[in-house]
Amino acid sequence: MQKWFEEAKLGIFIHYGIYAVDGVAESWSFYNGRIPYEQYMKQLDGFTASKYDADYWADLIEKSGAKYAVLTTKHHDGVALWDTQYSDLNVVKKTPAKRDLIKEYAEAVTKRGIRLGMYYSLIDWSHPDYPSVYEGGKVPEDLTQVNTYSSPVDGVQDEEKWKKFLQFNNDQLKEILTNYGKVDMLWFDGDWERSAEQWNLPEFKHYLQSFNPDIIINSRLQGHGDYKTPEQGIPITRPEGPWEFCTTINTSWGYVPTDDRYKSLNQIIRMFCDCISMGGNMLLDIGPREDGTIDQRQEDILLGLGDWIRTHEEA
Ligand code: FUL
Repeated sequence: MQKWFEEAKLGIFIHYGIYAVDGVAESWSFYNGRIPYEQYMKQLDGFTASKYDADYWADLIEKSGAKYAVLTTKHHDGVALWDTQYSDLNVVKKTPAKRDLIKEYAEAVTKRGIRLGMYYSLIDWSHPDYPSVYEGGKVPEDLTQVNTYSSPVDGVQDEEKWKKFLQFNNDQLKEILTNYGKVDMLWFDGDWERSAEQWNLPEFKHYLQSFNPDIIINSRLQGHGDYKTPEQGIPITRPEGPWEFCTTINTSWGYVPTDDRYKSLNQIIRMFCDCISMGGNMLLDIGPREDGTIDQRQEDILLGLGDWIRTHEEA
C-alpha cells in the first residue's frame, strides 16, 4: 500500500452528475422506479455546470485537511463527465455544460498536491451491451414485476455483448488514466452484479496497473483491490489491512435539496476520530449543485473539520 494513502486520514468524495438537476438519488431513482428512466435522462437538458470552478472545489478540499479527492467520473446511470469517444452519453455532447469536467478537476487538485482519485462505476445501466441479471439467473414469468435495468432482454448472458462491454470499460478507463496526468486512485463501484471471473480479474487489475504501477484501487473489485471500503457505518473493530470509511454528509450522495438531515460537525469529527484511531481513512462525501456550487452547509462542515484538524495537529 502506498505511504500517502496510509497517512492521508481524510479524503473528499464528490458525487457530481445530472441527478443534481432535479435533486434525485444518483442512478438509483430510476433503478428503484421512483421516476421513469426518460424523466431521469431529461435532466441532461438542465445540467449546465455554469458556475463550476474546480479551483474553488480544490481550495475547499485543501482547507478541509483532506489529502485526496475522488470524483464520480461516471455513475451507474452511464453519464460520463468527460468527452469520451466511446459513448455519446456524456456531459460534453449531451448537456448545456459542454465541458470536460474531469480536466478542470484534475488540474486544480493536482496543482495543490492533493492526490487525484476517480470513481468509476463498472456497471452501466444505460449501455446497450450491458446485459444485466435476473435474481438467481432465472427469467421470471411476470416481466412487468422486474426491474428492466437489472434484467437482460432475452434472459441469457450474451458472451459477445459481455466481451464488448468489458472492452468498453477498458477503453473508457484508458481515457481516464491517460488524459489527465497521473491518477493516484481508482474507486470502483457496482462489482456486485458479476463475479471476479466475469470481470476478468485479476487481468483487469493488471491492465489498470499498466498505466500506473503505483495506482491504488479500492476493493469493490470482488476482493481484488488494495483496501476495504465500508460504507455509511463505521466498523466496530479494527478491520484487517488498509481501509477507508465512506460516508454522506447528510443522507444523500448527490445533491438532494430536500435532504436536510445533515450530520453535525461534532458527529463528523467523532466519526473521523473513530476511523483514524483504528488506522483507517474517512472519505467524506459532498454533492455539488448542478451548476457546480456547493451548499453552504456542506462547505461549513468541510471548513470546520479543517479547522479542527489543524488545531489538533499543532497541539
Ligand atoms: C454505492 C452506490 O451505489 C451509491 O450510489 C454511491 O455511489 C456509493 C458511494 O456507492 O455502492
